[in-house]
Order: sequence, then C-alpha cells, then structure tokens
Amino acid sequence: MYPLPEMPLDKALIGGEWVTTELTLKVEGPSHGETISQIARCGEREVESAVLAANKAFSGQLGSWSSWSARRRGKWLMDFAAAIDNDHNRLTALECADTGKPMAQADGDISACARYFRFYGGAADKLHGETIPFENGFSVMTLREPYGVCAQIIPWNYPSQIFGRCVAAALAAGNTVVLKPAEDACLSVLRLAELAYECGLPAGVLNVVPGLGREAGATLAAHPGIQHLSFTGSPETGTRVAQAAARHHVPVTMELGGKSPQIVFSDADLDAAIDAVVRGIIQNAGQTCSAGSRLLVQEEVAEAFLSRLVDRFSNLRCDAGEANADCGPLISARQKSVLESRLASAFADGVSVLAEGRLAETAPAGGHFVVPQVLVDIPDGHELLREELFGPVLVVQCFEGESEALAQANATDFGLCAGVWTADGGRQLRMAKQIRSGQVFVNNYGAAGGIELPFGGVGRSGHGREKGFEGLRSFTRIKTVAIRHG
Ligand code: TXE
Repeated sequence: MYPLPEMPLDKALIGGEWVTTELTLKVEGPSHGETISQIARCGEREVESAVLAANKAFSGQLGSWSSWSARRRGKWLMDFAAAIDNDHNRLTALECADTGKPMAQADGDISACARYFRFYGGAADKLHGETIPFENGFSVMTLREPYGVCAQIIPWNYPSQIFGRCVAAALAAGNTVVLKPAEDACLSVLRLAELAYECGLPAGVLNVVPGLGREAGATLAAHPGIQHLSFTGSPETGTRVAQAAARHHVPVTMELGGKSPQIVFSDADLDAAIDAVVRGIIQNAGQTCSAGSRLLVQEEVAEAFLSRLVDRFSNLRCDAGEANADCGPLISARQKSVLESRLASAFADGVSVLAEGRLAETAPAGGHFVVPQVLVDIPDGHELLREELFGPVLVVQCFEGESEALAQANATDFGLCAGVWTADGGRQLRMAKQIRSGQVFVNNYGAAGGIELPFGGVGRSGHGREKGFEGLRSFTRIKTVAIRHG
C-alpha cells in the first residue's frame, strides 16, 4: 500500500473551497478489501451550493472565467497538463490504490488525463463558428457559445481518464463544471481538482461533489440550474439520469458501455490479433466500456487461434494493483458477486471454460479477484453474447463467412466499438460500414485510447460524442446572428 496524499479527501470542493459534509462514506481499496479513506457524502445542500458557485463563476460574479479569452483558457489547460505530469507518480499511486488496477495501467491513465488537457488546451482557440452566404444585404454568422454549468456524473472504472475527457473539453469551451464522481473510486479526481486550483483556476469553475448516486447524483441530474449533462455508467442509471434532465430540457451525452466484438478472419495477422484480443479484455480486469468482450473467429482458423488463446490465458496472473500483474481485482465485492452469479447461471446453461488464468500466490486474500477466462459452448442468443459482464471474461463464437460474422457482430443492442482483423481491403470497408457501432478499428483495437478520436455509442451504448474535436463541439451550442445591412 502506498501512503495517501495529505489532503482533505473527505471533503467536497465547492466554489474553490474544501467543504465538510455532515456524513462521509468509507472507501475500500479493492486489492486488499480494506478501508483506505473516507469521502464526503454530499446531499442536496452541497449540490445546491456547487451549482450556485458554478453559475456565479460562469456569469462572472465569482472569479473571472467568463472574461478569459479562448487563448488564455487554452494556456491554462496546458499549464494544468504540465502540473498533472509533475504530480504523475502521486496520482498514479492514488489511482492504483483506489481502483486496484495494475500500476502500469494507472500510470497510463494519468498520462492520458494530462493528454486530454493538452489536446483541449491546444484546441480551445481553434473552435469557431461559420459565415453563411445568405440573401444580398445580409451578413449571417454562427457563434459557438458555451452552455454554462455542465453537470458530469462519472464512474469508477477510469476516474482520472474520464475526468480528463469531460472536464478538459467542457472548460476549453468556456463552461463551468459540477462533477459527481463515483462513490467506489474518486480519490484521484479529488487530487486533480485540488491541483487545478493550485494552478490558478478561478473559484467555482470546477466543483466536485462526491457521494451516492441516488443522493448527490440524482439531485445534480434533476437540478434546474444545470445547462448540460454528461453521464458515463450503466444504461439503467443512464435512463434515470436522462429522464431527470429532460424535465428541464437539458441536453445530455450518454456513454453507457458495450458488448464489443473482435472479429478475426482467416487471412488476419494472427500474432497481432491475439495480442489485441487478450489486451482488449483483461485491461482494467474487463471493467472497460470499450472492452473487446466477444471474440468472433472464422472456422478455418478457429482451432489455431483458440489454442494460442488457451496458451496466453493460462499464463495470466491476477494480483494487487501495486504488484502490477496482468489483471487486478474487480472494484468491489458487489461487482464480483454479480459477475460470479451470472457466470454460475451461464454454466448451468451449458457454457464451458476453455481457458483461465490464475491468482498469483501473493494476491491478498481480501481482494475482489476474478480470474480472466475464455468461455465457449454458448447457446445462440444467450445473454452472455448480448449483455455487458464487466469482468475479464471473453466469450467465443465461430462463423463461416462475412455475412455470418456481421450478423453475430450486430446481434446485441449495444454498439460502442468493434475490431476487424483481415488483410482484405474490400472486406475491411464493408465491415466498417455495416457494423452498428460508434467506432470500428481495423487491424488494431482501441488506437491506444485515441483521445483525438470521436467516441460514443449507438443504441443502448448511448448517444453524443466525446473525445476529439467532436467532444469539444458537444460542449457548445450554436447561435445564429443575421445582420441586415442593405
Ligand atoms: O453503475 P451506475 P454501477 C456498467 C457496468 C457495471 C454496471 C453497474 O456494466 O457492471 O454499470 O455499475 C451514479 N442518479 N458500467 O452501479 O449506477 C453513480 O454514483 C444519478 C459501465 O457503478 O451507472 C456513479 O457515479 N447518478 C460504465 C455513476 O452514476 C447516479 C462504467 C455510474 O453508476 C444514480 C460503470 C442516480 N439515480 C459501470 N445512480 C461505462 N460506460 O464505462 C448511480 N449514479
């Protein structure tokens, strides 16, 4: 275990000040199952103050955010990225202790967080409207304006990365933010927010209200003072959050997970594919919205590919985050027990385990470990092929030709990502166009996180786009100005 930073982890950050709440919540480190900290349990009072502070910061009554030029905002974001880099080791240790993810993955997440601020810092002064050739005697232009107070409800699987994805884009566009991190992991978010103020962010521009989803989260989503809402989490909670926001006609971006296929054709580079297929499901112990959780493999190469997969999975080890093994624990005892009961019911339906990894001898007894596994003999239409499991579990199906591969790929209501492995250029394009998902990767998977690449789902995976310039545009709205001058 690494020492936690000396900072008020059990407080909310409102209007640039640490605020004590009446109640707190215990935070458990998933690698050891022990309490590592307390966090604030915000309720209506804190959410109310946070929205008020963000509103004042936006309108210029508190701090001076609204008077900052786009270039100045961009410069601040880039300075903040440098500050994250300077604090990298401390943030990495915090992320590792709080989420249980292997140290190397926490390290990558903190780097990615800094990259979001650098990318959106550079983009802040390159976002502009257009002029429209209209009737003679008119000049017409569109202005891209920030919404105002943006509510952001984020999950526990990638706290620092999703903080970067949402906060950097919202601030670059000139908005202010009230962020509700997840109760299961939010320590890195608190340190990042503290760091933002150490870097000179005007008071109230970023507010963090930790707490329970049904309390702080629900109050924030329903608050009449927010003008935009970003949510990342489950489809069920996403529906509730979107319904609450709809009461005030607040636009929402919903990122709701996936059941993404990796499709391996017989002409694929199997060495490259095997690496990406294994990494795509064990990263963050499979608790990744874009996990490649289904393997669709063409019959001719199924035996060869699956035997490599058996070899790779048999050598995977699970251990505490700080041991930096292949796989860390799941986030909580609850997530572990939900996954295990779904697996038990799948085994009762005839599903079998083709290969599995092992717990390292050093793995702490109290950690919430589930070993990585490959499942076969899955009945057609089974829920394992359609529903997110959120664990290191890869399900396998075989196909004969392209049309069957496509039918299997699209046989879920989710549609976030897909990987297509083939050397045939025509097939690459046909598959990319017909797969129902927000991202398709050909002969790679995930493009190393792809901060620059628009990301978001179709169907039950949600709507709206984050990352890249699309993500920045989605934090602005268009105003049309038509001037008649004769
Ligand atoms: O998610 P929730 P949970 C999926 C994944 C996982 C399942 C359950 O399949 O197994 O969801 O995880 C806040 N009003 N994903 O229960 O409930 C909550 O506090 C407002 C996929 O953790 O969706 C947290 O901050 N907010 C996903 C956030 O919503 C509420 C990442 C997500 O929690 C709320 C995480 C309410 N009524 C889970 N209830 C992805 N897309 O990456 C909860 N919250």
